Amino acid sequence: MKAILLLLLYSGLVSFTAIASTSPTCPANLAGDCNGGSDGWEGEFFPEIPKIKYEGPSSKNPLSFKWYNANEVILGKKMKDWMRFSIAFWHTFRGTGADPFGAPTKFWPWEDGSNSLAMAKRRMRANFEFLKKLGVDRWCFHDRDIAPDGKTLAESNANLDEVVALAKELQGSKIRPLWGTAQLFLHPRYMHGAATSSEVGVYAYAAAQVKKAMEVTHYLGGENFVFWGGREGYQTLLNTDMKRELDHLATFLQAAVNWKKKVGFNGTLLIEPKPQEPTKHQYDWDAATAAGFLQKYGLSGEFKLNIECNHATLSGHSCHHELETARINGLLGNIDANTGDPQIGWDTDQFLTDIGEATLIMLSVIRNGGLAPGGFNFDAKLRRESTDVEDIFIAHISGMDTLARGLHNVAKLIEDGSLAELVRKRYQSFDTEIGALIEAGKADFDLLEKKAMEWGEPTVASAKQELAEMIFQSAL
Ligand code: XLS
Ligand code: NI
Ligand code: NI
Repeated sequence: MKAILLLLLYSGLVSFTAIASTSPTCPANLAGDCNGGSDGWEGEFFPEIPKIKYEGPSSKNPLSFKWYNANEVILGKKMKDWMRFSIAFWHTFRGTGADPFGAPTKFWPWEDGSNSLAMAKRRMRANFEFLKKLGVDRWCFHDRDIAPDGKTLAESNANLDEVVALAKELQGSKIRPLWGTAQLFLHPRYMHGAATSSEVGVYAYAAAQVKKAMEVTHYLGGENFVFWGGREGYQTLLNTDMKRELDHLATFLQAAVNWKKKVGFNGTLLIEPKPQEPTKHQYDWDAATAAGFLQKYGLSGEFKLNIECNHATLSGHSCHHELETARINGLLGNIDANTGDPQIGWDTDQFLTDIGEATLIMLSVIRNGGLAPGGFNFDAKLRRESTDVEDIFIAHISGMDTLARGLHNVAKLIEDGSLAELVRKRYQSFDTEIGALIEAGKADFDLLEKKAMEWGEPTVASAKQELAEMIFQSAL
């Protein structure tokens, strides 16, 4: 027995060394021998990282899933179909760790620090290796994250076409953009806004950028297109014609709807609310504000919302509140999965690791029947101090596992049924003849006054908040 084991071990070693000597690791490292400096790079960007597998909750391996088991069926659907995870190109491949007080801290081995076209293509290859190793089939991008700005709009478009052609090839048959978007906030021309700029030339430029970004998203088989109005807002109302700016935003979005139909793009258009940062006041403040705006301008049937958890807390709401507001208005289209920090007052875009929070999020997702054709986009970045290549994987694995735990917990809550029962009981006084009349809008004040006189002082039951919290907690 021992001899056989030894033999197996020995032959294993032999074949391992054979593989190692015939196919030397060819890391996509700028300093490495394999680097031809060309954009046609085919080496490995993450040679130390294997394909990430599900190993179950008892695994201690940081490069494995403990809870996210893509093909496991929960509540009638595979986990991967509930989640529809996506990675955010801008954080994962353009995030440098720089902050307003400090220089970049991340120097990935494949980066030459330039914004060249060759570098853009190299990064795109890294993106797809990352997606495949992580087992994620979706990615999100801004036009200017993936390809450099040119000297003219035509040159920028040509750069974008070149990188997009490579992305299309690398996507293969499985990977698609969850969404694309136009970056309408970084360039100085957008300092007064894009669709809400005081300059008509900027409005036109932004329109041209959205037109092109929507075309390439469509070409890549993208399922949604996002509008985050980072600079659509104001710094002071003293110099701002708010009505005119909002009217312009609406005409811009209507033109985007028309363009979408013209090019035959069937994806969902999504507005991503955020209350402030970088402006003092952003027009798409929160889900309710965006819903009201869409309704006022007759755009309701054309847009849904992309709710970002960190934006929710910046607007003074919980993520759950924003998700439920979107959901009950038929507007929940996508989630930018991240979280803020209770002590830092800005958009820290951290990976979500709070299981209670993840459970609340999944409650909304399940009530919504899922998010498709939207999904969960990890609009989240590594901390400035996290500088190892493996940290990129660990962060995403942890975020995916956290949401998977949320899904398991919701399944437990639904199976248990007592939380739903508590809510049902709370409103049961409306499950009566008079309640039905009220809910049908058929109870006028005369009738209600008559009832109030007849019934006398109403009895008012306990809200059972602590019990609701206890039930919720027991599922975590
Ligand atoms: C910034 C936003 C941005 C959008 C895409 O706060 O979250 O990243 O998701 O433009
Ligand atoms: Ni976002
Ligand atoms: Ni954000």
